[in-house]
Amino acid sequence: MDIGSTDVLLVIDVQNDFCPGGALAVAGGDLVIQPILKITEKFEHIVLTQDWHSPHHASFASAHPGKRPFEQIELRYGAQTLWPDHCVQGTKGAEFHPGLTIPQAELILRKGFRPEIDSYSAFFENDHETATGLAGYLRERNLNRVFLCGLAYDYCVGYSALDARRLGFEAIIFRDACRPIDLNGSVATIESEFARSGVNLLDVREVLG
Ligand code: VGL
Ligand code: ZN
Repeated sequence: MDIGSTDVLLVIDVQNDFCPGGALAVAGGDLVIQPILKITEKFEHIVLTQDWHSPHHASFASAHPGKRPFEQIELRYGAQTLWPDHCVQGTKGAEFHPGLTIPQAELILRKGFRPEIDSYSAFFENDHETATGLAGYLRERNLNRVFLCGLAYDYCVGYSALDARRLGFEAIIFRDACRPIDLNGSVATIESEFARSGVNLLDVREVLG
């Protein structure tokens, strides 16, 4: 597959807290870095996202007395999985993994900074109506095909891809440049949504040629 000047690579949340040793470590999270660095060579336009929570964020189990990480609760906008404290603004855990050397990235988009709303998707927060501004940015720059990679496959990567489709962008995930959290069937659930919405999966080697 050829990559061109209206394509953009979204590198989702490759941050210390999602890598081994981090607060919400994804198994093999750091293993996405080498394939990501290879594909960045093919892209003229790259956007990084950064999960960026206020302290005591509503998605943290610690903010809800008696609740534990990975339980679900109802927030104003619906069901919310509770997580260990992670990616707190200005902390080491919120920094990009030091191996993720992509100085040519054109935008760093931070999300999840509103204390009362989580944001899995890079386009909309979990209320599905508060926009991050990314759609407007991509449209103004005439970037209409979105390729995704990073962490976690079944949360932030997956929800970003689904929202991209909803907004009329093509969405293609580099499956082998992602790793899942895999919580209560989350991989099967998101993959059935991919099939319904036309999110495509690709291996890195298919663009390296
Ligand atoms: C993520 C859970 C909580 C992700 C972020 O980046 O996939 N998952 N916050
Ligand atoms: Zn988060």
